[in-house]
Amino acid sequence: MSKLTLGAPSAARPFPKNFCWGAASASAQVEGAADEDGKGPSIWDVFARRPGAIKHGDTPAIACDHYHRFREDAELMARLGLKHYRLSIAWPRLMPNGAGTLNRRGLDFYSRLLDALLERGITPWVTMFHWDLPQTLEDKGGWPTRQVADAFADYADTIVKTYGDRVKNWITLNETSVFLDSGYGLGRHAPGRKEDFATVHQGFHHALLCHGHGVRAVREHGGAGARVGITDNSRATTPVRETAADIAAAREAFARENCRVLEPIYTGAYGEVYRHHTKGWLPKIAPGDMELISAPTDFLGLNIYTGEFVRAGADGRAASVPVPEHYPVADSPWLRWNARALYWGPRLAVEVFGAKEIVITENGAGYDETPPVNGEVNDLHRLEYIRACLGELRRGIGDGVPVTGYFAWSLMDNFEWAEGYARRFGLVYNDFQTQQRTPKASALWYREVIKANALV
Ligand code: IFM
Repeated sequence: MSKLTLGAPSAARPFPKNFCWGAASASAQVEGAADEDGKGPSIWDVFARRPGAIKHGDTPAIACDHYHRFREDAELMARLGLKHYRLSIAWPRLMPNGAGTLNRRGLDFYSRLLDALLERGITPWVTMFHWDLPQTLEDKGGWPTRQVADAFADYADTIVKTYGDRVKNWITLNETSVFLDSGYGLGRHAPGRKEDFATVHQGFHHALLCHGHGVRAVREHGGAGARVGITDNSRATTPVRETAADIAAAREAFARENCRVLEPIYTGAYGEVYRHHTKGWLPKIAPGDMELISAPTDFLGLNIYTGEFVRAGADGRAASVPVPEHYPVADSPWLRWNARALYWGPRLAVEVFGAKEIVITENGAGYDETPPVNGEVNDLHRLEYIRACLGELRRGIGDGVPVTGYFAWSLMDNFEWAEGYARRFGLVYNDFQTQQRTPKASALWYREVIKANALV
């Protein structure tokens, strides 16, 4: 019988040199200070006042109080060994009315935050829009109206001109389909509207125009070395058996499931797959729109937490595979464990849409964790899931998938939108009464991964 050496570490799997390791957050989820220093209301500030809109009546008013504690938080990031931090700018903090007058105190806040990061050797990645639309723009009709894109063009120019000396990595929008489907179709997210298909999808077109303006702004004002991409929550269709037939089915399903955002961006048209999805319906398109939307980007940001399993059906076409009852799921019911999504999502984005470089801009798991015991939060559930995801990401890189970075969602527990504060995604536990931050086991483990640049 061969002798086992218990406790011996398995061989470390190194990541490429200069791989970007980071954590992510978003303005409305961490900043708080919702009506301080001249900030205007966002649709989430207003939606949170609606009875029953958010679990336990939570609101983003204070969140992690990051607005006042950003220096300590930057210090915490440095202690955790983070090299990159993805944050977003709150549009209504800079432009309380969505357009026009600039709020100097809002501008100064992000300036101080960026400096605090750079002083600690942390590279900022800035998302221009992560769901906190100025309420004034919603009052004029919101995403279904084209004025949002006009206002965004000015906003994007302003932030790139202001921060372009310190920010070289820009992300235009976060998860277009979530803020439109959930906010304007299902009514579960701000602003809580339940519109018809055409209204929601006209909103998609305007969001894609914003993406185009974001790219244009970075090209015009970003300066040397500036890079830009969009972050998409692409559905990572995963072939159950990884046979040629199942892989072909996953490819077909990937094209279909992600046609609303990736097809127009990568092909410059609402093509065959899109029109099949919309049964021939097309948004109102003005001359020049498609050129703006499809201007080349530098990377594609993917937020991948899970993915749907597919296989080739009897006719060879993609068939979705229902997940059995006993399959592991996080406390967020949509988050079924599927680490292989981190292999297939990036690979199919390259194969189907021709993405040249992929950055995982979010990955993690949400649980309703209880407070630290003796100063520790033993979140092995999250640690093991992230470890499995990184293993699959590493497999893809080994197979030639051009993934250059990974951001854990999230730096710390925060305002999880309609789920409020109970649902925790952080590497760091946050006590929302005292604002005390406690790194969880996953954060301490992640620090070792970053240090070794390898799955240790
Ligand atoms: O918290 C969100 C984030 O804002 C967008 N992506 C998914 C996360 C977890 O639900």
